[in-house]
Amino acid sequence: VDTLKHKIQGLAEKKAPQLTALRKEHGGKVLGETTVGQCIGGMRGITCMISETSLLDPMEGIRYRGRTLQDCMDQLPKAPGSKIGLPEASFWLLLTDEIPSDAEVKALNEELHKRSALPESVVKTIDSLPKDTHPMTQLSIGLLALQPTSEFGKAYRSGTLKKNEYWVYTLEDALSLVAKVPILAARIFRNVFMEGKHIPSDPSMDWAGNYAQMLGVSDDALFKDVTRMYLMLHADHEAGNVSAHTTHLVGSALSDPYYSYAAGVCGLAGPLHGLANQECLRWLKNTRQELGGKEPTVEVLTQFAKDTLASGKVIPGFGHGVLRNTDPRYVIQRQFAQDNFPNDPLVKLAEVCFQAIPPVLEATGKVKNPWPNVDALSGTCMQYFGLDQEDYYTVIFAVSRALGCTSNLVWSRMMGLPIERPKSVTLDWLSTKAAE
Ligand code: CMX
Repeated sequence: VDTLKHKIQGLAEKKAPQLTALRKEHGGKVLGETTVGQCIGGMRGITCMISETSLLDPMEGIRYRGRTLQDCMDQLPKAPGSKIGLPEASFWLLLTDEIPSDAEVKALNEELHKRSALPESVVKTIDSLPKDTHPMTQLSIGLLALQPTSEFGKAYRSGTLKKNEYWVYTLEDALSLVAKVPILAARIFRNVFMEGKHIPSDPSMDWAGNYAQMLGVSDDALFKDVTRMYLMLHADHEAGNVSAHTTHLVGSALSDPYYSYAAGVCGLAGPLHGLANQECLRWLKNTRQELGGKEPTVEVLTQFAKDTLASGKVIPGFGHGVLRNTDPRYVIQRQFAQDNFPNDPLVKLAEVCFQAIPPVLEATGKVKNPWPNVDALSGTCMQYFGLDQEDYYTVIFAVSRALGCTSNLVWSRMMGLPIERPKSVTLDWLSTKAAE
């Protein structure tokens, strides 16, 4: 922890003059105008937040601290025998702007294991929930049940916490939350889908590999890898998406990381956000069923895609709000699937979709990005190993996004970002303004 603190502090010292200059010298500089359309339309395209951890390039996709996801796959330390950049190493990168060494990741994993035990009260709370409570509801309840353990909360209440120490306690909570979230998530999985038979945490394992073994759906070493890959690829995606923004907003009121991320998880549970991978897998499964054993061809899939559009539905797994190219998260997952299970029927179907669907979407003339997004394959990769409990998929997403959202909270407190309070107006106010 001391190394991590030291590195974060060192980076913050480098960034401090930049932040001061931006505030003092350039505070009045115009970044853009806000239109009536943006005010009604979900604030799309308004540049109005800071997130140091990642930046989205419309063509190359997300970059963690300036590194593309392929860079992260190549450069981040790996588990023995694995080719996947470890997600907990990306946590280190998001926090420090440095690729950790193998020894640093090992030490980080040891620290996470030390912090990973759930208090008995939290175990009781989770175990007492009705099994038909959605796994995302259970996760947010579990995170809130952990809130009394917040070091930030305790320090703040003590009345002696100084503003320049906020980030230290936020980091303490971020580490503990990241340490505990796979334990909590695995417990929820085993309670809901495996009759409450739990698999103990293995302190010799990496963060994501251990999560995979606690889920216990497959003994295949590749299941650990697919989990590592999923958790690395979903760790962060700027701060404007619903879960990251919610976490940031709640944190801006100095609510501690447990409160903040529990709120973010509630946003992730929405069908327009974290639930999309589930929709995509369903679409592929339905399409396969309707094919009734026929080999999928580009012609047949083109017709299926046209029919989906004609029935007024979107084709899940394609398109993006900001990206304008094939999502690199899709590219990496596709490579993994092609390398390891190219003959899986759903993988083969997804391959044909990749050829057939973009031209159909392009032909509509309105879809800004006809290319596949992250969700086009993530469910397919998970179900290959037997993780076919679709209601659980968003929980895995949440375990991963804890890395980005909590890193961002640390940096928000480090930079002393204020409470968020954008201006809202009424329709009448807008009409008057529009008529001017
Ligand atoms: N299938 C059918 N129509 C689509 C489409 C798709 N995959 N993608 C976009 N369109 C349509 C939009 O619905 C919109 O139609 P209207 O003007 O009639 O409302 C039009 O094309 C323009 O949309 P856009 O500007 O290209 O895309 P948006 O920013 O509005 O929406 C997204 C982005 C992701 C919601 C949309 O592409 C979509 O619904 N995709 C399918 C669902 C999906 O895969 N979601 C996962 C997103 C992954 C992520 O967020 O990381």
